[in-house]
Amino acid sequence: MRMKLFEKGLPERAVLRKLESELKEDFTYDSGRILGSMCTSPHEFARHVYMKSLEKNLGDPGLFCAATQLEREAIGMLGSLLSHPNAYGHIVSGGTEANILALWAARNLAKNRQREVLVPVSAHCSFDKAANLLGLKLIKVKLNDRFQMNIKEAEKAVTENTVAIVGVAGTTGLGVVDPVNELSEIALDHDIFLHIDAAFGGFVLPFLEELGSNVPDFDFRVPGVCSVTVDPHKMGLAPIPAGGILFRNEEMMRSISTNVPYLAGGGTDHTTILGTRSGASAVAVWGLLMHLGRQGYRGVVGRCMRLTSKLVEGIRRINGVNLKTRPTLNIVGITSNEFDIELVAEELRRMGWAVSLFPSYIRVVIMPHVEPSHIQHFLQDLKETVEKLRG
Ligand code: 0PR
Repeated sequence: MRMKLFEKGLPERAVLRKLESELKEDFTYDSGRILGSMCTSPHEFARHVYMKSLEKNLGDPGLFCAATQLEREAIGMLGSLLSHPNAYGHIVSGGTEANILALWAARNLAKNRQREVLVPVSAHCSFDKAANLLGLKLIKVKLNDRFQMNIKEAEKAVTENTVAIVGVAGTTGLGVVDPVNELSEIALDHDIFLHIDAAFGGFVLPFLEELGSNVPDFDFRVPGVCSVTVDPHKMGLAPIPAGGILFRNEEMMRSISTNVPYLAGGGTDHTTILGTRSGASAVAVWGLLMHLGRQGYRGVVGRCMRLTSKLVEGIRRINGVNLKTRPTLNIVGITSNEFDIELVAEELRRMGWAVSLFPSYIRVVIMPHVEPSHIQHFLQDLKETVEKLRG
């Protein structure tokens, strides 16, 4: 419905009543029906901190020196999580902005070679947006049989125009981690910028490692890695918008700098896309990292992984569907040799499940809002769907 702006406003109570009824149609995380999202209900404490900082604008850091310092500290904490406490970077609007910033830096640093970027076929669509904006050509490299970027193919695809290689630590579809050590060797051999998109995996893999799992190297431990995306508004439980971009050194970040001399708080350099940007986001990330600590996040990740195992066991018991691959993270791909998986997804959606549909599989993401009872219920409906389709 098209709305016009009234001459005289409505009382707050009337607006709130209307709002409540208008928003009722949305899915909620609490319902347990959202099984295909990488976001979740923000942590209570982060909401509280966020509300305290609504007026902070990191676009004018001179006015908000303290909030800017907290952003720096949040980046330091994220850096320490990813083996580089001295990383430079920002809390940005999300993984898309973070990935654009990384390729922007890579392009500017490469000077003469300004064209090609190698990404795995499994890379998030934000790289398509980045390439479009930055005038870069994406070279999409095939995957191996474990759905990782195929290293031989990547090596073959390098040319004198390659400005960056992108590896993903926790792919959007299946949560797969690319072979970052091998990508690093290629990048170092050819002096190419290596960006790792750990938007999802960055808040999972370090804690899985602390819980005793064998986790592949993916972060600044790997010498060729120049920048990493890690998103607090995914598995970090922070309120939207909160992405993270970390650079190995200041020069990399400075390569995308724009001077803004006239600001009320004094001249500054922006190294983000946005000008006016949310200080509340950065402060909420700072507060939540301080509050949960490694122990808190280990608990969150441990619980999600236990539930993921439950889902995996359940899928294995249902005749007619199977796993696309054995999950590394709390992301499960469900496929079928018997049915068109699109029909299965359609039926599940009709039953009220918000699952994602990729070309050959259904994606379920076991986020912190998912409870054991939701998984049980989902498995029952999946079984019923398969039986119904079998006729
Ligand atoms: N990198 C990876 C690996 C991603 O999976 C995503 C988003 C991004 C970058 C971009 O992050 P932003 O969306 O923060 O810019 N992946 C999710 C997806 O495509 C985004 C999402 C989240 C979609 C919640 C739907 C949803 O309900 O699945």
